[in-house]
Amino acid sequence: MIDLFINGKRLKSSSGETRNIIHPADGSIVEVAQEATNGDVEKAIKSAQLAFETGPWSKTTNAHRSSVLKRIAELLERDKASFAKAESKDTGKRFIEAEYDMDDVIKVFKYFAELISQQTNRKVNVDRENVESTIHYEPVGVVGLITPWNYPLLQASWKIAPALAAGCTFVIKPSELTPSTTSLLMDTLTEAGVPDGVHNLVLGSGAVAGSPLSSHPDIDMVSFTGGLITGKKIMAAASETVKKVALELGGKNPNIVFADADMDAAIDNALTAVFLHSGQVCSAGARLLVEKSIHDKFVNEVARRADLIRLGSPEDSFAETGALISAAHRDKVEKYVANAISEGAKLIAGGKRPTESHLQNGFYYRPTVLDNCNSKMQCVQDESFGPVLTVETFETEAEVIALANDTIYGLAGAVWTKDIDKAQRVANQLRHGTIWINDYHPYVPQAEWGGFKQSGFGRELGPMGLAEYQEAKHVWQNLKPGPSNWFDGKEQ
Ligand code: TXE
Repeated sequence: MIDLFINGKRLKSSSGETRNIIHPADGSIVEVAQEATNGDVEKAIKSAQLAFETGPWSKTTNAHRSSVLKRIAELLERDKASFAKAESKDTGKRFIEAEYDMDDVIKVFKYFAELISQQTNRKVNVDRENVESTIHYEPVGVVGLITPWNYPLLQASWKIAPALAAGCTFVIKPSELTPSTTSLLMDTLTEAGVPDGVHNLVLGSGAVAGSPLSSHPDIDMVSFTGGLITGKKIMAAASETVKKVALELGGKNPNIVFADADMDAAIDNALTAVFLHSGQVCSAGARLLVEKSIHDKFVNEVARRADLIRLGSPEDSFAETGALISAAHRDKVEKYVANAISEGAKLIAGGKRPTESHLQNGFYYRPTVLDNCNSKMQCVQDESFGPVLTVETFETEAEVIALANDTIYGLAGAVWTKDIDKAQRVANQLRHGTIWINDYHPYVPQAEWGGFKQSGFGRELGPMGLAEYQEAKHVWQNLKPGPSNWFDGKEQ
């Protein structure tokens, strides 16, 4: 049973309601989680608010918070296997992938521990004698964190680590589909020395447990990773109380392949770009833009290799990727593919559920390649968030730049070519938050992550990822005060 965590204590929902957590690989129940009511969320917000106001966390030194973050990283290292197992059960991802995620989570805590230990107040040169002017970096306050189901703990860590480093207190609501590892993390934080009230966990649906985090007057900032439609609702709700908002809303990411690219590397990475974690990745390279002269050779090979991808459960050591998160999500992907075909896309791989008997109870879908697409088609513009690649062709550099920017999103993209000048020219003109040249997917905690346009705003990771959780306060101190003589005080 996964309970709520409020002010250092495990609690049941005040309604007594619970929710079954389903294993995507076979549909079995792996956990049961409490379903918070509005009143439970209110309690969690009050706990975070009181902790922020009274301290000690919000008033501790950077050095202290840095040492606690380092300890969190050590504890996660110790408990890596149990976290990875829980993540695999909730998400259906391979155990090894869940372990890679844990390595990344640990790096994120280490990075923000280091970053906050180096941060000092900034002296400002005001060109005035006897004045000291300083910028102080203070915590934003109580933050509401809402996370999705594809990388549950990793996405939580991108928010929790900088929030703690800054001295904020928080209430987190993980996806109702994947709450296990975020819940485990609450105990890790306590063990590492985070005081009661600083970290609070509510569980349940977005509408009931999530929405107060974007509307409650005692929340100072809301950070959300999820879908565009929900992101718009959160931004609208946050405007009532003028909260700070950070949004990461996915993307429809172009993977551009020029004819002079290293073919083997580009083909192999085109598969990883889109089919990693069965396409349930915000930066998935789901939109292949391939130069016309190499189209047939390139795309036939991508389709051939897509058909060879082995699906399976976290325990299946032969599997290369897993199931989709839920039956509902698979239904959505199936509709997306059917619609693409009706728009004129040519199905050249996948487009169906697997036929193997051992996969029948899971929410599996074959890696799918749709050729003959163009940027007017809905399948090119909308995120499927499944294992679906659309293919378009181009003939010139200018044309491919225009095509790659012809999207409401702007999260990530890649350029494949041996011509480094061309690669840089294209990268400079793409309106996306991350551009890989002759690579796809790597990211590091030291580098900012986030989107242009409707992929959201604000950055996670890097120095800007810490700045999201801080207010800059200017303190001006006059060391030799005297009259300003603006008003002369004389009677007329
Ligand atoms: O996301 P939601 P869903 C995209 C992807 C996917 C689509 C929908 O295209 O198909 O979004 O997925 C909480 N107030 N991404 O429905 O609803 C919800 O409980 C506050 C991209 O799963 O956005 C969960 O915790 N919170 C993405 C979180 O929002 C609310 C990752 C995300 O769920 C809420 C996932 C509300 N009114 C999906 N409604 C990425 N950027 O990586 C829901 N939630």
